[in-house]
Amino acid sequence: MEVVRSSSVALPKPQTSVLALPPTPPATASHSRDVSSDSDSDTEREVRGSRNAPSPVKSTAYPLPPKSRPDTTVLPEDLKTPDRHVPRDSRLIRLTGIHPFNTEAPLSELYNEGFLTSKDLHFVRNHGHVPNVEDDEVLNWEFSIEGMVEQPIKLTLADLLKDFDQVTYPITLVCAGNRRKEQNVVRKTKGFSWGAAGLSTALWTGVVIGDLLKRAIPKRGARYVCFEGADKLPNGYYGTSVKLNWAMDPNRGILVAHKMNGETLHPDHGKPLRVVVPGQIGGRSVKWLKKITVTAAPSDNWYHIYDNRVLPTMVDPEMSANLPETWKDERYAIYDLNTNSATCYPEHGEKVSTAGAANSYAVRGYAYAGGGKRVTRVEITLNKGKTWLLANIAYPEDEYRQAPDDDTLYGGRLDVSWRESCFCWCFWHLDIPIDSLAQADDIMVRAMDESMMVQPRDMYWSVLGMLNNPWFRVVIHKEAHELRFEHPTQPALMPGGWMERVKKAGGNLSNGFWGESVKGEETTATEQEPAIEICLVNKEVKRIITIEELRQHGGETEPWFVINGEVYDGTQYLEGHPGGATSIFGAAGQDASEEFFGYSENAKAMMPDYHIGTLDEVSRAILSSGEVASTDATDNEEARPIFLQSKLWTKAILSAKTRLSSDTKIFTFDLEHPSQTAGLPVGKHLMMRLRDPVTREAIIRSYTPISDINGQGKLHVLVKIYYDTPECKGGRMTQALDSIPIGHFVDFKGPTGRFEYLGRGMCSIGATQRKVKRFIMICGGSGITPIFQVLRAVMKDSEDPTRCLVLDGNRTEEDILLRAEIDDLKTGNEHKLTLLHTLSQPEASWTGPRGRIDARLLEKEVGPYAEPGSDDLVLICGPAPMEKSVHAILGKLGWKDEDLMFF
Ligand SMILES: Nc1nc2c(c(=O)[nH]1)N[C@H]1C(S)=C(S)[C@@H](COP(=O)(O)O)O[C@H]1N2
Ligand SMILES: [Mo]
Repeated sequence: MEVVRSSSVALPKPQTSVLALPPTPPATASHSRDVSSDSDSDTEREVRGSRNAPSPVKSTAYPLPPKSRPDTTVLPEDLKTPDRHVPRDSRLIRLTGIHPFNTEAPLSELYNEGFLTSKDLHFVRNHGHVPNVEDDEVLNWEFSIEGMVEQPIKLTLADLLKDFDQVTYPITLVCAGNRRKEQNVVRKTKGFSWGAAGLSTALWTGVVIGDLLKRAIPKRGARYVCFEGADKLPNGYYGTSVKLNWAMDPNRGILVAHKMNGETLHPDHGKPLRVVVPGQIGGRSVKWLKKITVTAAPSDNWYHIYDNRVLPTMVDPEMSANLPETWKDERYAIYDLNTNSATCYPEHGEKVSTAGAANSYAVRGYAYAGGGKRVTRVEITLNKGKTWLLANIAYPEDEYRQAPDDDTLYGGRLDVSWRESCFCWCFWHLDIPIDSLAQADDIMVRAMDESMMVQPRDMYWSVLGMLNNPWFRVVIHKEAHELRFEHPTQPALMPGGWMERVKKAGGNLSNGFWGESVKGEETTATEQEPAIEICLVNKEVKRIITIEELRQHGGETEPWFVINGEVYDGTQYLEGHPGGATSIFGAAGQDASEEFFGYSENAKAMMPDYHIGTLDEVSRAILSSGEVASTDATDNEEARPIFLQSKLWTKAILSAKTRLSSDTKIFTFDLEHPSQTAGLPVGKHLMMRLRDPVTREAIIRSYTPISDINGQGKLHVLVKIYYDTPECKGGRMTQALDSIPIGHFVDFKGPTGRFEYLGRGMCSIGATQRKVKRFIMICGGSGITPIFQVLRAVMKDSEDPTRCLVLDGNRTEEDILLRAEIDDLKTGNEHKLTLLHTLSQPEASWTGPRGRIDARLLEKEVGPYAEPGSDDLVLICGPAPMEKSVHAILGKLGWKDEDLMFF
């Protein structure tokens, strides 16, 4: 490939800071002022007088931030979230529903603001809620420096201001997910869809972190610096680490910052204190900084391990869930940004007349490199890379290098004149004749950095979809007398972009040719889902329902659920479909749209009967964001003595998986605190909810833990995992559960179930109580788990006279679950407990009963129904076919349905 000089485009002259500013927006605000005055006013904003005047050797004519809007009102959609204290700009595009707040500005608005981004349009990446810090608490904000240091320090923000040298640096922050939507269109990653505006530049004021660490004196052997924020998330506080060496290096410019563009940090950007790491991905710049820990090893924070990594490309979402060692491999952790660029103008959807007065168009955009490296080249191709044109580059960051050595801004020394490194984005532009554009199919851009690394043509897809940086391609559509431009994607779920269009038309986006048909290649048109014509709503229903009302109906009485924003009352549904009760309870008070499309058409046809209203718009948004419906772990939440809640999902962290056999494991969950009890009465169940690792659909199932109901701090759930086999798809829930990494959360809700064992023979079934003299417990496989709870309660109470007959059916001896535990219960209780294991595929040495739990066995061991007053109750739990056949056999033996309890 050769660089050709287009006749009308001269090779740009060597860059100087002022020569190559983009000809049209961004209008870079800059100022001229007396260097000694250090006004914090954010109203200084003048447009540069003459861009082309040669810059003096020393000059304070560097860019200043655009005026930000006063923070006045909180947007209505935020009022119902934990961020109800955060005022925001409505122009920001929300990428993950209403909450948490992950947003980028429209790409052209970001570009139009110029070199510096106002706090209003600065991208935001919040993993959870924003800590609320009042203005009068800012100076008292405490943070610590601890770990492998001679002199651990606790200090306040006031101390930081008083005792340390302050600096102000221009720094571009970029989220590692910038441009991820493109990856998601190729193949869904585990991350949400950033467009190309997941980056912003600001003037950050604070203390060089090396100054702080020097005060604490790192010990020999210390190699990493860990940061932790104040935002408590489902998997702990947000935290990560960088190398101690980098932190100590003034070239790296890592700051502990308390001002952004001269103002106290906005709550979304870390008020009152954060780390800012120039040249590295935004994820390392911890906000709401509380703790700096010097260590010998990288951070073990969950977010350091499971976020901000580029795993090898062959690791797919399904595999990734079972590779703890791969995740921990520091080689895959991202620190420095990779070189990237994007086109901002022409905008997506922009039209340019081919018959107008203009004979050229200024194509323009941004570029950045990582690790302090400079972008040294930006190239444009109009023929898919056969030939390239050199674009002009403007580096407004260089203008700060001209400032006098002692220049201060916002109370901090600018201190950039000596610095070789580049911490900021730059702008590129190239005037291209309209005729050339009219003959081209697309415009592609690539940047190169000072180490001559150039952006690749092809995407490197990885499971988290990070550091996406292939050539940025804008397609040119020829319409009557005009050209229409099409970007690769639009952010979030917004439709549009050539990638989606090409994919829908059956193009293979990874064919090395942007999905366009290559000779000899077959295209596979993606099938459109057939439209389901069944009407789900009752048109007469006009009631508007709020999320509060919905949440009142999150329990087992009158459970309401939502499908596509419409509210249904599940009460009658429960009666009609006892088998579906769990899914209805699980969905109570929730959005069930995801589960719904698995329903039968019959079930769908019944929906208008249960339709009671429509959710209002704000409630819809909150619900679909999925955050508010579950408890949001906040630090001021009181420690609850009982874990399970009947109407809300509560998170517990998976802390261990213990293998019992080839397909059975005990999953141990840590409750919210060590003295918390689960809150599950004997005989009841709980619901577990998790997301399918691949499709992200919610999966809900009912389980009975095996842990003692009075046990504290932990929950043990025995699960038989139904693995996929070549012949047969396995269990979605059990495989998804198995693939959750240690440290991840699972949602729980409960208790559920009509049956409860109150002790000493007393049971309650729904609203009625009944006395039992003998339990006949019939189970198979993991159906033993609810039975086990009741059996243990009977056997552990020496005053409980109830007798139990247990018939446990399995395939082989190895399949018998909880065998030792049950044998233990038998000791000393021989008079109360009769235990029979029957095996359908026993070894020759097996001396117990053989075969399934069939008519022969049940006749022999259970026998015909004795008269009323014998006070027998049959508890049955096992796979559905087994439950059905036991039901039929016992029916023939005269047993009445009211004496049979199916779990
Ligand atoms: N405490 C805390 N710090 C955090 C995060 C977070 O969720 N919590 N997100 C990180 C990520 S992934 C990015 S990209 C940047 C974004 O910074 P900004 O929101 O100020 O733009 O903050 C980082 N620091
Ligand atoms: Mo990020």
